Amino acid sequence: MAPPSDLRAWIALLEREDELVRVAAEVDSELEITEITDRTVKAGGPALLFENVKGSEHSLLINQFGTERRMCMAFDAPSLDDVAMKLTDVLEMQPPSGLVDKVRGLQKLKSIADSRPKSVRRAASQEVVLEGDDASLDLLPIQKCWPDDAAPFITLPAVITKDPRTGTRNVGMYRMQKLGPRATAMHWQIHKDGRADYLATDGRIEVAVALGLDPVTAYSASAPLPKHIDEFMLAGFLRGEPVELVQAKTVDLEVPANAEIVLEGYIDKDELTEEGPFGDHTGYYTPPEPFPVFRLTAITMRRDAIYPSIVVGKPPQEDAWLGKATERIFLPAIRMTVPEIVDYDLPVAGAFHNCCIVSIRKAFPGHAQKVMHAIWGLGMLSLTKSVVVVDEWVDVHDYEAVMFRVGANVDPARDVLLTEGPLDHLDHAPTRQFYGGKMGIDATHKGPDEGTREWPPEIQMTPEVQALVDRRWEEYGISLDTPAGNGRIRQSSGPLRRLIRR
Ligand SMILES: Cc1cc2nc3c(=O)[nH]c(=O)nc-3n(C[C@H](O)[C@H](O)[C@H](O)COP(=O)(O)O)c2cc1C
Ligand SMILES: [Mn+2]
Repeated sequence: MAPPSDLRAWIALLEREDELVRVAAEVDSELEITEITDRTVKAGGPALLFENVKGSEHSLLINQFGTERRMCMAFDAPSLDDVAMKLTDVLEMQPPSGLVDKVRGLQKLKSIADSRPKSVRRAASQEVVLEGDDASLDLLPIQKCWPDDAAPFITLPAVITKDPRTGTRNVGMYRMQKLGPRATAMHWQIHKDGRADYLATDGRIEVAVALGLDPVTAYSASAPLPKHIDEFMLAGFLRGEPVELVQAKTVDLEVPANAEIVLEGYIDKDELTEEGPFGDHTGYYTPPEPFPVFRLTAITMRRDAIYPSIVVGKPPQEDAWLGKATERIFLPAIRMTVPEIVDYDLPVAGAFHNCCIVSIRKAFPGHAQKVMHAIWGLGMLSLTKSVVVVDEWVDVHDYEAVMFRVGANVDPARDVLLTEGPLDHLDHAPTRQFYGGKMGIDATHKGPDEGTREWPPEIQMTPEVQALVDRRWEEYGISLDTPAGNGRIRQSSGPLRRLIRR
């Protein structure tokens, strides 16, 4: 087994695994699909293939990434941590010490070499070539997602550019607001690589947009790699199979051969438009702002091409699992630079950049503060607004456990670090856009070497008594099959839960 080779293999797999529903009823790409998808995503429901979208010949696929199970199926891995392990293996390569080690090392090197994209001459993504007036975005079932959105938006694109100075490719997922049949806005935010390529160009930059990829390559477009690394390399590595690329028809770029649809075109440096409003993954509308205009020169596609889409909005949405994949896959790389990090968690409700919970092997006074600063200095994690640091034995994914440490171990006057720095483009809370306050909360144990009193020992039962009670449990005749443990409110929507939510 390997990850699906293209979108159709992926749809077939989802169908075999009972993870996809085909919707034959006619639906509207304006708002209706959003409401159906929102309910389905929040219920942990299946991927949806809308086969009859009003006004379009093309089917629309959505919620392909909406659950942990499907995300793991996409990578053909038992868990996202297993996907991360593949990278750990390569990143932590040591000089080989014996023959077996050497052979293993060579295999790993081969897996890196094999991840380079491969050029091909013929491609399914170019079965149909539309140029001039035939190339029209009106053909596609582009969604208007939320009531106050300015227009329909292409929401799941892989946007391909080249750095004009180095020729290095970049692939990023940047939404595109439809402006007409042959124009869109290009929403690459200020911290993003596609935008840097555009800024480095004199006059005009060629752009290709791949829609409907195999799930690993689609994911890779959203991965925050350093600028000089081609996201198609990461896709090839994670697939165990190079991404096949074909020369585009009207621009000097290579595009995925397996895509359902490719948009080719260019962006002129001085042509800007008002982009937005758009109901964003912050859960709020982002206000209109100037962004560059993408001009379409060609659409190439498969026959009966399937259009992929995603809805973002108040979390949790489908993108939660794309974010969780990044959280897991990038842990080994983060530990290369900050090895004292044991684990981290970016809560979905925090839209990923609002909060980072990190556990560390604390070794010296001020260690928690060192890690906060490391996070604020690390790639896209630098945009993190608040960092919570706990000790290595705390499970960062257990928010109650984290809350317990924050409550029990923090003296707010001493352990809260307030500073300033760059913030996410879309964050509406800071007074100024792009820049504002950051908070670090040190919830680790401290001690006299950090100027506090002696830290009290944590309560722990002895292993002997635990084993004894394990052994004798039946004898006591106590049933613990209760719906909620002591002090815990069930995650489901009981009356108390509803009251608290209000
Ligand atoms: C569904 C989805 C939509 C996204 N939309 C945008 C967007 O409109 N603009 C943007 O700059 N980043 C957006 N992102 C985040 C980028 O894809 C992500 O930061 C990626 O790393 C960008 O690639 P780059 O690092 O090569 O710039 C989106 C991510 C997802 C999962
Ligand atoms: Mn990039």
